[in-house]
Amino acid sequence: AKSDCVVSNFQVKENFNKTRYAGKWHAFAKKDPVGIFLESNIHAEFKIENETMTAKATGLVTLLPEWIVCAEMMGTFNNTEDPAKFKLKYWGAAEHLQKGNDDHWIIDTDYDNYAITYTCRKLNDNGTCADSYSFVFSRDPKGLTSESQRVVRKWQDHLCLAYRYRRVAQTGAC
Ligand code: ODT
Repeated sequence: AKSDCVVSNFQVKENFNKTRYAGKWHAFAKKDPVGIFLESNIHAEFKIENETMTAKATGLVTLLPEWIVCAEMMGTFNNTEDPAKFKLKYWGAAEHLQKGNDDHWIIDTDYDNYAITYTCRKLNDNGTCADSYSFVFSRDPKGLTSESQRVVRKWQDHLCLAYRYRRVAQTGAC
């Protein structure tokens, strides 16, 4: 489905069910924003606490060239009128980590194998995105089946981010 790269035309998961989305996800691939934060070994555990989705994410972060840590991040996914579109408020377990408030859209998921998320932090005047990030998540830490990868590739294209993703290393470091 063509979107003309206008963010407001991007499709998101219909009737997104956050209860089925809960549990653990491993980052398989990522399109980085300006000023990358989470680098590798990224995984997140989602919970539902009275109708609100929360998550704890871990990932390797370089704070200084000689200061690399496994960052523990907390997030609250505030609901909006679209069940697949959230306002993610996030902060670090430690003081020196990033904090912020990003849009967080679930573009597609089958709940059991793959998910693809999208965030645009800065819009251009024509409605396309100037600074985005996107995660491809897998339930299986070993990765995605070629069938799931095929579905995900279609959505990467829809988001105008084809070939902009890198594989996220999962070495067990975090
Ligand atoms: O890595 C980057 O450069 C962009 C991501 C920065 C925001 C990280 C916020 C993690 C908040 C904790 C919540 C967990 C949710 C995980 C879902 C996707 C990661 C945003």
